[in-house]
Amino acid sequence: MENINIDKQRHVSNEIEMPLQNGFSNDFDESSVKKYSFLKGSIPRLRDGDPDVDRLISANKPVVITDSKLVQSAKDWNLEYLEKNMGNGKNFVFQSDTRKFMYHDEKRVTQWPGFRRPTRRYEMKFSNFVEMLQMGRERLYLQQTLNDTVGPNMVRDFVKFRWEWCTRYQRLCRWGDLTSNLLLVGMEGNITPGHFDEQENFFAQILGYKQCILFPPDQFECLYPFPVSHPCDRQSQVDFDNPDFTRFPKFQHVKAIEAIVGPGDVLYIPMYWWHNIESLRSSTQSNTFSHEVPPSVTVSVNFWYKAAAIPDRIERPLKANHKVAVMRNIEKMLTEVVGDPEEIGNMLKTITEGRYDHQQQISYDTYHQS
Ligand code: QVW
Ligand code: ZN
Repeated sequence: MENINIDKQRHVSNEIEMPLQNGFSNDFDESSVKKYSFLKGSIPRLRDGDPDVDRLISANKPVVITDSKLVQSAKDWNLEYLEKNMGNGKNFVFQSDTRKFMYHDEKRVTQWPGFRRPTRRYEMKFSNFVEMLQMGRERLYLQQTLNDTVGPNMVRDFVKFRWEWCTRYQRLCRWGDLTSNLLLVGMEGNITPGHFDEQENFFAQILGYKQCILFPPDQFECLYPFPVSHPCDRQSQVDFDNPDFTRFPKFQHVKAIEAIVGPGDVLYIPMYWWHNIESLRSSTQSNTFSHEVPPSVTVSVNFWYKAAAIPDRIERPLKANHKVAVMRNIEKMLTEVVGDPEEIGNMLKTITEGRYDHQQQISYDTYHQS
């Protein structure tokens, strides 16, 4: 198991606290921010009300919105407050032996012999989660849908979310229903590895900082998702920290953009956009840990919306997000009929090899000219 005891000697950067390029005073340890060679730029950071916010969201482009006050009423949601006010309901808590928390569909585990679960899922009261955090022996990540088991103070805070703000975008972009608000309470260093979701997402940061790395849907071929029937469907097979270029050669060309989100920020993660999200170390956060140097905690709440209805007419050439949808449907159909993933791979190769290749097409046309 990975040693997660935080280095007691760790020194917080001596640099003078300076507002970042984006204007928010950062409270995170700069040295905990990963520098990947595939990072090519920043996600725009705009104040709520800037007309470009509407333009970007309508165009399914990521943006960090500051000052939206979407979850201002949750500004006090630290560990102590959550422990007092989450109620006695059970929460889903994941435990990982590494820093990575890769999602997997429990229902599909038995269909893939030899599959080893990347994390273990527990159900526990919030107070037990805090106890386990304070023990400091395990890497944990609480991921719990907000529901009616939360205490009255949190119900009040939840009701006071600025619902009209997100509902306006839901209408503007013709998204479907809000499906859930997931509460995420993580430890510094926790990583949700690269994946995409089939929902629109307003990702609201409440406490601590997260490094959010996003890849556009057209990077699909560089990111090598698991087969659709695999427990890790929608997740990249590539280990970003140690990529296997022999198996995944196109990962060498992958391009991403990033943002660091902090309290009050809302990141729009468009459907089909890949994201890798890492909790950073806060340099000043104090909490209730008994350690000499307390590990910091991050708190976020996401807003997942069903996708907009598919337009009657899809313009050609297809956009990358439409292509992904079409490819997934073909893969799902084959899975239903054929089953065996290896056989699916062979059939897909048979369909394309030597047939849809431009060069082949030219030589065929030349041959048939006379
Ligand atoms: C994170 C995410 C979250 C990323 C995890 C959801 C289980 C999303 O909101 O903050 O770790 O991927 O879409
Ligand atoms: Zn996600």
